[in-house]
Amino acid sequence: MTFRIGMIGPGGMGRAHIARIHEELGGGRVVAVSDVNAEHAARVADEIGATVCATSAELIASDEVDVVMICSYGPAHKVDVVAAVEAGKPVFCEKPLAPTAAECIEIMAAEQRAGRKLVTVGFMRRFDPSYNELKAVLDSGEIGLPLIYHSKHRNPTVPEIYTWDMAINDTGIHDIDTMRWLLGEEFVSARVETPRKTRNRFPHLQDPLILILKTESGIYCDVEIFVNNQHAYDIQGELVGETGTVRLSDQQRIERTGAPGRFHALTQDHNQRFGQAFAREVGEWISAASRGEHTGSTSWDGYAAACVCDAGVQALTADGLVQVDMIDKPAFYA
Ligand code: ISE
Repeated sequence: MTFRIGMIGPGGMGRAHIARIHEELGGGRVVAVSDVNAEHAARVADEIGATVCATSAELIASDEVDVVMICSYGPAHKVDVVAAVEAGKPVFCEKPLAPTAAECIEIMAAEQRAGRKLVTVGFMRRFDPSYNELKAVLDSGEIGLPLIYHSKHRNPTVPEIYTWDMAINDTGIHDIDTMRWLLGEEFVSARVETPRKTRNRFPHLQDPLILILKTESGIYCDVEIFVNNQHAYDIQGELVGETGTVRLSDQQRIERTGAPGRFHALTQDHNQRFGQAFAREVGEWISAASRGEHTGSTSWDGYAAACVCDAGVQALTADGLVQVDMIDKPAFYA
């Protein structure tokens, strides 16, 4: 059976998912699209032979759509996620689940009313082979208890529309989710250090910055976020345990052959670095949904990440430590 997918907001990320689904993965096909830009929606629909829906509500309600992928702008997510959940359709939502913790709570409430997990959030690093290996080492107990995690998240450039808070809630959100998933703990506090700024940035940005988070059991995590390094999409991570350390290997590099011979080139964007992770994430989502099951991160993960982002953004504007404010985890997500 080919699962019929409706996609809301087929921009850069959405189109990359369409290419993966149609060219690489089996089991699903994007049969309907909608976008705030009707001409864009018509263009994409024409390219892939899909139906255009005038609104996201129409797409979600369509009998031709079994499952929904939301790749639109974050502030538009909540209404569509809730509508898909209320229609009983599994929904894959790109991060952030919603920009505010309050909206994530509304999504969790709708999902609990529906009585089953229907929402998966696009935190693709959970499907990356290098992160999976790192987690396997930690879980084996070989390096003892985790004490510190060092993360580096570097981009070559960001566009001018990238606002000052996005360093945390658009870029750092991936590190936040990865560390929660890896360590199996929530964060309790955040602070931000602001190094000398690169001259190669838009004036409204603090770039780079260092986000320092502490977990419930006292593990410290530092994240260097540097989004204008001018040369590479460079993701690094190192976990320090009581008796050993483990770090992501050179899987962030690709091997190239050219005039200088065989060499490693650094990846340039998230689709290159995390191509395999995206494919596994979407492939597993389609196959789980077709079995009536859930995979990947939940609405709770989207909520928890939003709460840590809120604390981080606050810490970026005020000196000192900011506590992460979270509700108790509903039993539904245990
Ligand atoms: C972008 O939205 C992503 O999700 C990328 O993974 C991240 O590296 C980039 O900084 C974000 O803007």
